[in-house]
Amino acid sequence: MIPSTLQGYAAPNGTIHTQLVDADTFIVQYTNVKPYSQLAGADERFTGQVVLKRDGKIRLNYKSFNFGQDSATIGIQNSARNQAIQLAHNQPFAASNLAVQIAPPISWLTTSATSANAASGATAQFTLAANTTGLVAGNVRTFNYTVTPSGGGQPPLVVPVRLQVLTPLESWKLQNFGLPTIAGAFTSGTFADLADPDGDGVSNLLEYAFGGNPSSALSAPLPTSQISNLTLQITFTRARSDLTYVVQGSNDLLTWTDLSTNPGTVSLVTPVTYTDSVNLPTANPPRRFLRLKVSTP
Ligand SMILES: [Ca+2]
Repeated sequence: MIPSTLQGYAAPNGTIHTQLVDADTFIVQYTNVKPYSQLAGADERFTGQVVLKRDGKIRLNYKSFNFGQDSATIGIQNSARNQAIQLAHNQPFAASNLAVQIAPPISWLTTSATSANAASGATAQFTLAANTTGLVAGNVRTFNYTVTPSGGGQPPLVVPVRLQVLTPLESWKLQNFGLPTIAGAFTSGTFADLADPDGDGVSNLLEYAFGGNPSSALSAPLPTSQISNLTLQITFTRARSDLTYVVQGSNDLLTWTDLSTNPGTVSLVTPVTYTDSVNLPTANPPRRFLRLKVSTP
């Protein structure tokens, strides 16, 4: 989408860097590059960024020029070059420290109406609907929904709207604990993976992993172990498909070896039993331990 070199002319005249900042943000930075019109001419230099957001926003950050900025076409176009948005053509538009954002229409938020009439003292209702189509866990969208009364006398009402696409674990925390006090803070306080708000010794992550209730100390569904046919067994509820469960074995509680990753099938009802391969009477050294490691993606 963006050339990794400036039509072959960037080096050694300047550098171009790219960075995937997060799931929503990709940046192309042009550092100290020469404008196309002056590749062989005066030593004109430009530094700036193009910031591409997953929601379709494009931001142009102009950091610095050492030359006049009134001889260029600025805008965006599609790859077929038959659709374009022009911001400026051969006029003073770009400038050092200018940022320009090009934003598509909001697609994740719709309103039931764009205007409504209400008699004095009556109410009109607007319904907002958020849609996560095309979004992935971790995506956050914000928008200031503004209702402007006509006829004067009342200031606009601005309603901040925030959409956060949750992971399955975050959805489970929401169901059990409600919304965090700080928007999106699903990893701190009561919501932390290692927190134990019901005080039963089982952390939130393990309550989730084994299908427990993190708000009830009566529900503490930890793995159990037993001996069957002279071998150790460990039994647990593999409740989630988005976690990794690894059975590990050891002879000395110091060195642990992975024995099985995600054994059995995911079920909230039917537990998984893993059977060790070490025969206890003939084990050397004659000790054997099993444990289960649970981790998030
Ligand atoms: Ca707990």
